[in-house]
Amino acid sequence: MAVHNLRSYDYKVYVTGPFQAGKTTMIHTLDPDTISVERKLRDQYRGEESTTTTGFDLGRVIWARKSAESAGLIIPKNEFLRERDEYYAWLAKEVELRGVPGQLHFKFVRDTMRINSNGVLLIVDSSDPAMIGDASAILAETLAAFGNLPMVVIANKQDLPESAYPFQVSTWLGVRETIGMSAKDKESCKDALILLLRKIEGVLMNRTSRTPEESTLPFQQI
Ligand SMILES: Nc1nc2c(ncn2[C@@H]2O[C@H](COP(=O)(O)OP(=O)(O)O)[C@@H](O)[C@H]2O)c(=O)[nH]1
Ligand SMILES: [Mg+2]
Repeated sequence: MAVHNLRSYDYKVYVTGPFQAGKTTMIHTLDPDTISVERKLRDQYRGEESTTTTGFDLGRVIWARKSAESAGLIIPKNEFLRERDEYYAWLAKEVELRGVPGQLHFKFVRDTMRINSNGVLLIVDSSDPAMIGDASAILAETLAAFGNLPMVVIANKQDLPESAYPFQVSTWLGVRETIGMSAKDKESCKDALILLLRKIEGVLMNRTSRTPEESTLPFQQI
């Protein structure tokens, strides 16, 4: 039986965006065994004292590809470990998904979870134009903190009839490209994550000038 020693977290993906944008939903859709820490807090939200839920999510998935050129699959880590013989000789990268709390005043939590991240998913609720202010603030904070780290902006909740098109969300935020997603739909979550992972890998390969096979070599250790 092949034993695949995966290096811990080949890629760390920082998942940010405003409160209620769909961060927790996306990470749970990709990894049903996601660890979520949720706390009820007394909170000041838009001037009113209330309780709110804050928290973070840690998901673990494997990006498995038959070759470095193929888009590949995103498989929950535990499922991959159960069925790993099926993926013998595939290229596999372990990806940690770190969902951070979206309320603007939890910046200190986001700062802590930013360490060593390789890329960013910024999730916006495209059915709620009122959230664009918060989304712009988080985008500005993310750009300032991460510099030119690979980032994918996601227009979430595309399944809702009132949602704006991804290109409209791009215009609102002043970004070049936005990809549509429904966090409840596995395929669209996978597409958004793979788009980011390919960007991350492109940056890493430019930096090290390694071939795709070499850059995914650690998975082949037995
Ligand atoms: N219709 C729809 N609802 C969504 C989608 N993503 C998240 N939601 C809902 O939006 C709410 C907030 O989602 P959550 O993942 O907790 O947001 P977070 O604060 O960013 O972690 C929940 O009620 C979700 O069920 C989506 O793509 N479509
Ligand atoms: Mg959440």
